[in-house]
Amino acid sequence: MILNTELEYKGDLFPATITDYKKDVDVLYFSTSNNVILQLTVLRDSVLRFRYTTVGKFDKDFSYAIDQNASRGYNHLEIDDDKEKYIITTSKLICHIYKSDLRNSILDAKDGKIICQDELGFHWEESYELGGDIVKMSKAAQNGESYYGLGDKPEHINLKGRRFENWATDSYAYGKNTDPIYKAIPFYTALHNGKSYGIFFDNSFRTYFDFCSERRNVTSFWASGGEMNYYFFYGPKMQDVVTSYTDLTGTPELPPLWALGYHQCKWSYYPESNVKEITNKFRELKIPCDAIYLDIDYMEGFRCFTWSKEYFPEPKRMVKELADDGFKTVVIIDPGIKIDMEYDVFREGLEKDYFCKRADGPYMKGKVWPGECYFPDFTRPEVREWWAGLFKELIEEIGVKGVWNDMNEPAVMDVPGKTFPSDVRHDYDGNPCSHQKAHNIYGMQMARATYHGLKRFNYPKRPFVITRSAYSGTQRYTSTWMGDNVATWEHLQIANIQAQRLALSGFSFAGSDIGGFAEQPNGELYARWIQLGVFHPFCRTHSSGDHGDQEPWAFDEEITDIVRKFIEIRYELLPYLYTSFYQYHHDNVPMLKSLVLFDQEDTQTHYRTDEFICGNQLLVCPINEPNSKGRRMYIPRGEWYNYWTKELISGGKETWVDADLDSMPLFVKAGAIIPKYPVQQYVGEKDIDQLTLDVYYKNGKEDSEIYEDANDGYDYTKGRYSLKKFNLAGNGDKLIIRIHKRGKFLAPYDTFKINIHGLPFKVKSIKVDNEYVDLKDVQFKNNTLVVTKEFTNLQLKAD
Ligand code: MIG
Repeated sequence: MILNTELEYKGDLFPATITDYKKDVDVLYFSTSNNVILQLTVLRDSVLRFRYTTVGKFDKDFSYAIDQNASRGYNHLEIDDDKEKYIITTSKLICHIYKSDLRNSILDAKDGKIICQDELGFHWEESYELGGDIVKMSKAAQNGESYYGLGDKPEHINLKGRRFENWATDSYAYGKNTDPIYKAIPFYTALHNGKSYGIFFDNSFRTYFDFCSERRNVTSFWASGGEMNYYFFYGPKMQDVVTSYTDLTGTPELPPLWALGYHQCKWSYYPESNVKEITNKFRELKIPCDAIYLDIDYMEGFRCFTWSKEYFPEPKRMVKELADDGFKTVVIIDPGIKIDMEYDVFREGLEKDYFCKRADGPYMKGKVWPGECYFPDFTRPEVREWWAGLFKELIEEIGVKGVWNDMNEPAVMDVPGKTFPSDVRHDYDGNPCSHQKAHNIYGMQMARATYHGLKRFNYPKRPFVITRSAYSGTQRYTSTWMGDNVATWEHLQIANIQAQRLALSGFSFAGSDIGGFAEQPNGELYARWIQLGVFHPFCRTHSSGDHGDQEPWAFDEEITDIVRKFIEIRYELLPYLYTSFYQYHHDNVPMLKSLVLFDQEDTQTHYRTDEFICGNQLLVCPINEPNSKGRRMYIPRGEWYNYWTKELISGGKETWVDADLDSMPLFVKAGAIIPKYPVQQYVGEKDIDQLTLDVYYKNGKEDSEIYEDANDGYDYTKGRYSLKKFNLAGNGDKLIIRIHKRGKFLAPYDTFKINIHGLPFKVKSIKVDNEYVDLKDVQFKNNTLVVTKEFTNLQLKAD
């Protein structure tokens, strides 16, 4: 293992003088006298790719992370040189490549100030043990620089002063400083002097990041093999850095709306009568729920794609009955295929030679739940195709709506390192390699194959997949959860940080096991966790089951009522959450925003961990401690309404917020227009015959969006969606709302019910689309009114 980049080096090698320069449209090549080549691609004015070889020749360019539809193209590109350097200028950046040693500096094209600069820059060490190079990069840290990102790290939101490793690892009951855990997302953003940039080190080997931990003034990253291959994104807004990275690695299609509902899970609900007992109880207690999960015990001896005859004798009937009651069934599928000649999936995989092999030929054998297993090589296109096909019966025939991919780090029980040994071979889509290189993308390729299976057999409905392991880009195929957390207050805080961090790392569709997987929460902890969880894009209670029950009613009635209240709030907010998902899908905007991402210019936000913005306009802060009557929190700059009291408060300061157990700190940005559905027990239970708009008056302007479509299916890709942009403007005695609409979708309802909060004047006249209307005609009362959904201009005045 590599412990240090510089201090314990075994013999670092460096690029020598540049001897040759070549340009091929937007790709520049700089070659040195010792066979190093830097391939610099100008992807966009603010996005550069740096790729190095030390042997005078590049391998085939291949990455699982990059989205084929990523934007490419710049407005301006100019290349000059002077005595000491090449100078590459775009409309956003100036990049200097030094002739003497290939180091680079990147400057802001507007003010000429340094954004990011090589310290030692690219260097490498020959790996005698594994072959190839240990590739290294070091950058000079700037004054007051902060760092964010890296996927699922359960650490402080600001990564400064810490070192991390990326190696997907099954981490039962991990803790605050456990590293690495399940995912490998080698992307971070940095912030200094009010400006943000990002780096994505697209290398699937074991990678390391050091943020001023080894040396105070240096940030470095390195890998135990592969290429030094990284992307540089410039903001200066961190939001733009994050959207650029997300654009490059892709976003998911829209999920079915039910997937944004509440999900209930446990290891395990079985037999069928137990599943029904649970789902019936939800309906009886009127706690909304859209999905019920079956963990490994639904299978026959843990054989994937089978059903236990004893526990689930008639899966098709059961799944249908659940569906009739509004429950979507989600089942677990692991990568390990039981070695059993009587088991057709195994036999077929064996016959077709689809299982991973050790370097010298034997199959990769490992023990998981079913006992000894072989494992499909999901890095082969034909294996992924086969795997996708295996879902036919489960999805098309039985009616399962979602699949849960677990253990795909891959996790193995009886092998040292708890994963495949490093000699295991993978196809890597025609780039054969060892497990060193394929380990971090194995889970991703499994989820990808699963996604394609669901998409095919669930058509014309949308698929739903959830994965535990992931690499950059996995978000294109699936949602994710944070793995085996623990029922402690500390883990509630970790869940909050992980969800924010994943969103900033391009992976918004994520949530924790609400209440904790290991151990047992008390009612108070569970209630506080639900309060946080309903504001996460993925919202599911899950527990290991051997520590007691963890359903909303498992504690006492007070807790049940609180849990219902917050799940109901989530169901009311579904159109808001869905709009936020659309903005993620379409505009690459993260669904959750850490305060630093929301307002980077306010230095108060740089080390804030608990407060975050859900969507664009809800400020959420969980209660992280027992026996709380409230807490202190930071309110970001601007004006905010307390969600409960509608009291208006000015931000830019820390303040105490009351929050008894049935409440939590929750604020709405002044000027926001929040769409709401009625409470439903599951998505589609009710016909939506009116959409509620909660309007929060602002003295000034604020924009909001509402995205709608059929909530499932693919019509939205053919223009049948509706995107409404609302511009709100208030000025003391007048409030104007304008709407611009795009798309061909016709909402099922005819009217909006508009509730105006914080209106500072008494309404005397109302104009809809520039015509005065009778207050009675719009049922005006207590600052609520009903108007046609077609309106494009609404004016309320004090005279
Ligand atoms: O070795 O399928 O993280 O969510 O319930 C444990 C049983 C395997 C780990 C997952 C957890 C799941 C459990 N699994």
